[in-house]
Amino acid sequence: MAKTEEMPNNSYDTIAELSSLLLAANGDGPHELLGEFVVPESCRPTLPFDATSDKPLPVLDLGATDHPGGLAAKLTEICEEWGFVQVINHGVPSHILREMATFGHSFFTLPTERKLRGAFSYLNGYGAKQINMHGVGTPWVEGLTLRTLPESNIAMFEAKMWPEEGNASLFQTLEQFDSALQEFEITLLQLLAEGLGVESSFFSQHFEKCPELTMGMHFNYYPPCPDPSKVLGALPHTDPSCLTVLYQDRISGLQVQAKDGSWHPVEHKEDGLLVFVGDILQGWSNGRFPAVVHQVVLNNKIPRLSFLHATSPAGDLVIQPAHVGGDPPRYKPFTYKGYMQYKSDLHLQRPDDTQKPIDAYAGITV
Ligand SMILES: O=C(O)CCC(=O)C(=O)O
Repeated sequence: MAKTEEMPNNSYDTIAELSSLLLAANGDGPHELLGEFVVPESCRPTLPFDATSDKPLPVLDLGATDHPGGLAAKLTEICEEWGFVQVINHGVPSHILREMATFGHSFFTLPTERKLRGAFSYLNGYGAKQINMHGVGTPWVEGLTLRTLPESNIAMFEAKMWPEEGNASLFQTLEQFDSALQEFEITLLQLLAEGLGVESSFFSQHFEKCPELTMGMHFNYYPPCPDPSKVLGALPHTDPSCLTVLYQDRISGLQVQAKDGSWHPVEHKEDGLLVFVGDILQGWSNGRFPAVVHQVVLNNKIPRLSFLHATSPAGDLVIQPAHVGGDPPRYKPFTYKGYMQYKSDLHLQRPDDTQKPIDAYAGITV
């Protein structure tokens, strides 16, 4: 097993153990919170899951033609400020998003023993993605990760979950989602390159027809939590990807951090896709697009489902940060593989980190 695939050294030996902790805390067992999930006061949410933001978060209508200065300039301006945008009229068919959500709800409400058939390694299949590795608190979430590149896990997942009958329609939905999202991400990367003032293929050329890419999807399922004021569904973090695109089903819960450190709830929009700049794009854009810090806040009534598609370049590609407009180099060249190794050695980002891991790894002090 590759180093990053190893089970991390923490208090849970198995995914089953974490699942049973969640179940015990969530209703099948005693109704008190288990200490493992409680985060220190300094990390507790300051706004509930259904709060409204006092600052309007950016929404971009990709279908509109009347953006002053053009679409690329608009997206670029938003990403420079937030590293985040909610996109509507994005072209990803609604029926694919509906089918993904229907599958997610039906999968996570299966009995634990049944879900565990789909647990095949720490980083892929059913499990807990962000197990507490630094003593801050275990996120209240179950996950399902299906990688599609460099090799796909979808067929393996299908064979493990439905060994006799298969699940052709699910297989088709997952594949359609993967290819629609790839296309969407390429469009965004082209617009962002244009907005930066480099060739429109500056980023995207490395994502087209390249079998060495790292690409995949992930479902998060946040069961209702008895005390959402002390527990988080995802601790504050940035994504290690180039871009992440997420759909939050039915209810909100996601919060993003502005440059001044304030937290802002992301409104749920039917069919809205949430785009996050990840660590790789922050370095690649020479810091022009900051990776957005985000967290997930829970509620005590309704389960919340989200699913995402994340894209990163081939592990060995040397990422040469774009120096445009006379900007001094702020990042040195790095590889995705090197960065991921560094990030996995860090065991995720601590919520109280003052420096983002990409800055610590590839940043140049100017
Ligand atoms: O569920 C969400 O809204 C965000 C999930 C997230 O941040 C992640 O999976 O990395």
